[in-house]
Amino acid sequence: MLIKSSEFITGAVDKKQFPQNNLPEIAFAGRSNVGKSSLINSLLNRRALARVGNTPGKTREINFFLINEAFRFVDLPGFGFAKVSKKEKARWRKYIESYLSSQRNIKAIVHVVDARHPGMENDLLMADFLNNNELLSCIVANKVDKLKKNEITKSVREITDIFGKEPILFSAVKNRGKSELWTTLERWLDN
Ligand SMILES: Nc1nc2c(ncn2[C@@H]2O[C@H](COP(=O)(O)OP(=O)(O)O)[C@@H](O)[C@H]2O)c(=O)[nH]1
Ligand SMILES: [Mg+2]
Repeated sequence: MLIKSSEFITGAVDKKQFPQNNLPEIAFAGRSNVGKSSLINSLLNRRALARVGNTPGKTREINFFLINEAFRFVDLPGFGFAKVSKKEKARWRKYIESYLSSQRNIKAIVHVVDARHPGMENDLLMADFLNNNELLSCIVANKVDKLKKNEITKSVREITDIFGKEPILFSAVKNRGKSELWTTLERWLDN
C-alpha cells in the first residue's frame, strides 16, 4: 500500500463523535500496552501519529485516522488494565463493543496480542466477541523482537491452538511483518 496521506481525525469518547460518513474502517483491538498505537504508526510510516505509551486513564478515546482520504484506521482503547476499577473496565468494554456492533462500514479487526503472552483472559474474551458477532479478524503477535527464534515458534503454535488461526508475526519497533499485514489489510479493503 502506498501511503499518500494519513491524518488524525478525532478521539471520540462517545458514539455521537464517531465520523459520520461511510468510509471503510479497519479497527485495531487488544489489551492496553500490546502496541496497537505503535503498530498503526509502523504501518503508516509515521513516528507519532497515534500516541504511544499513554497512561491508562487517558486512553479511553476511540481514535480515528484517515488514510489516503479513502479509508480509516480505528485505534480502540485497550481494556483490562489493572489500575482501573472493575466498573470502569466494564464501561470501556461496553463502549468498545458499541463501536464494533454499530452499523458502520467495519471491514475487519486486527486483534493485536503480545507474542510473549498468548491466551490471556482479555484476549480470549475479545476473540469470543469477534466470533460471536461474525466480524472478520486476524491475529497479530506483536513484540516478536523480544523473543528468541525457538520462543517465537512456541508462541506461534500456542496462538494457533488457542485462536484457531496462525498469527501474523510483528514488531512495531523493528518494523517486522508490515508487508504481510498490509497484504491482509488490502484484501479486506478490496472486498
Ligand atoms: N519491544 C517492543 N516494544 C513495543 C512494540 N510495540 C510497542 N512497544 C512498546 O510497548 C509500549 C506500549 O505501546 P503502545 O503502542 O502505546 O500500546 P497500546 O496501548 O496497545 O496502544 C510502548 O512502550 C511501546 O514502545 C514492539 O513491537 N516491540
Ligand atoms: Mg494506544
